[in-house]
Amino acid sequence: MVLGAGGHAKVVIDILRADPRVELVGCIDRDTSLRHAAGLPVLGDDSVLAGLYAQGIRHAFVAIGSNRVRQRLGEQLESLGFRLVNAISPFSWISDSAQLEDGIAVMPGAVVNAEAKIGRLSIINTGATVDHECSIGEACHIAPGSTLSGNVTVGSGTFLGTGTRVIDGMEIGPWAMVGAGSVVIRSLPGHCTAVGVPCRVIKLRTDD
Ligand code: JB2
Repeated sequence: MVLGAGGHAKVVIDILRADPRVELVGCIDRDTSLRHAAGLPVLGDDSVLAGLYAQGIRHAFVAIGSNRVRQRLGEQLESLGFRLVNAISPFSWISDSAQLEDGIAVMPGAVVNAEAKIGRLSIINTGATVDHECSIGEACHIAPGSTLSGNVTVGSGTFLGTGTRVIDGMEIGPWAMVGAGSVVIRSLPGHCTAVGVPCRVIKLRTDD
């Protein structure tokens, strides 16, 4: 079962279909006017989750791009007893020594190199590279084409926009938002919005 029936869900469904261990039953979406996503039926909104568990569905994947929503739904699913599975593209590269938690998407062309750690519910999107000994927290989104050199630490909930580049050893705090194309050559605090080449903090958010 896949939570979400939007664009991200379509990519995730393609990946899960390539996994012979997975039998997809349908999507769950807040928007009940949606009927299908990538050929899978939309079974209802979050109110049907407990009933699906009672019917014997045990595994779920949260395929929603918002880091906050994905984290909240992941917690909700686990409290109902569901196990969060991973959606790992067969066209990604993941080192045997990398550590992946649950509920993670690794999209085609992505690379996770030696001893990197990826926290639960995070997205390593299309063509993004996470180099040796990086540590990515929970519910992060490393957007397409981003490049993280070795030993980068990214706190939970952080979003690195498309094509972000980060030099080795940088620390980026939790719930940071880094604009597309930024080049991070200095560490960034949590809850900041930062953009540019070189990347600079333009806002420290107090609302999250
Ligand atoms: O609480 C919820 C909820 N909130 C939003 N529960 C459930 N079950 N579904 C929820 N949704 C649904 O997530 C929305 O009704 C919507 O159908 C879906 C989000 O779809 P959307 O196409 O708006 O975005 P996305 O999350 O699939 O994709 C975003 O993130 C991706 C990583 C976009 O920014 C993409 O461009 C990006 N590639």
